[in-house]
Amino acid sequence: MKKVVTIAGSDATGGGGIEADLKTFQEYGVFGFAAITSIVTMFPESGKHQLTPLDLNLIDKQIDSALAGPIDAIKTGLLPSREIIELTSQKLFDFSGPIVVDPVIAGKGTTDFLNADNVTAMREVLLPMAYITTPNLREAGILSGLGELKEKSQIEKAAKIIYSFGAKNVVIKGGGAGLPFDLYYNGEIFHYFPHPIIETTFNHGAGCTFAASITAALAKDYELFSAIKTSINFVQAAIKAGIAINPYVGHVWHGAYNHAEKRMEENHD
Ligand code: PXL
Repeated sequence: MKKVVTIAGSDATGGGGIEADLKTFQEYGVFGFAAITSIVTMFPESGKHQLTPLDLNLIDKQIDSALAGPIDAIKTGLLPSREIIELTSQKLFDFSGPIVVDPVIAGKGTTDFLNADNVTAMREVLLPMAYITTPNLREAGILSGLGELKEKSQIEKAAKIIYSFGAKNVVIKGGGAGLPFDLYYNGEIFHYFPHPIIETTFNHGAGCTFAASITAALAKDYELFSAIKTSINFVQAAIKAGIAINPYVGHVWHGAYNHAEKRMEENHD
């Protein structure tokens, strides 16, 4: 069985973060491990989110626990301080398998998770280790320093800049910003992966799910383009099956691609 680690935040409402990652890993039939960097909670009275980083020493011990045996692929998500980004980078230094960096800077319904100093650390110490990185449009604008990205030419320029930080493959996700494509770049070619835009607000967790899906697919030795295409379809299915969770947010359903909600009905005693 393939083994996959996520180093990310916990989203207590269950849509994004390690919750999304582990649910997605399960759908691929890979064994999921998690090192939690921080916890994102939501005030039920207002829907506002709050981010609480965990103690660096505790994160260190979790990563050591997760990496105690052989691992096939690693995903990073919310790493909310320079110290946490640097620790993660040090811990992954000797890992030779694929590292998927979801550069979580901007979350839906939250203020930005990362300040400028953290963005610099992301560029300097984590992106150089990334086999693939998956910023959304806003994150690509922040990481590249180009700001708001509107035209395709600007998005391509951002991909080139992010590639120049050392990520071997870059996918800029357009969907969250209403663009019907994801742009791929590997230093040589641009490739546009088209996808429909689904009109819904129940899409919290889509970004984490996309990167987790790529991580699991790479662990299972899918070709990179197959991993990306499958992950686009995995997330499209998850968004189509999105559900209202509370008065403020609706989440993607991570089990939609495989109809996981029906799985036990066919098999239980
Ligand atoms: O979607 C970005 C994200 C990543 N990680 C955690 C989150 C969120 C958004 O809320 O809570 C833990």
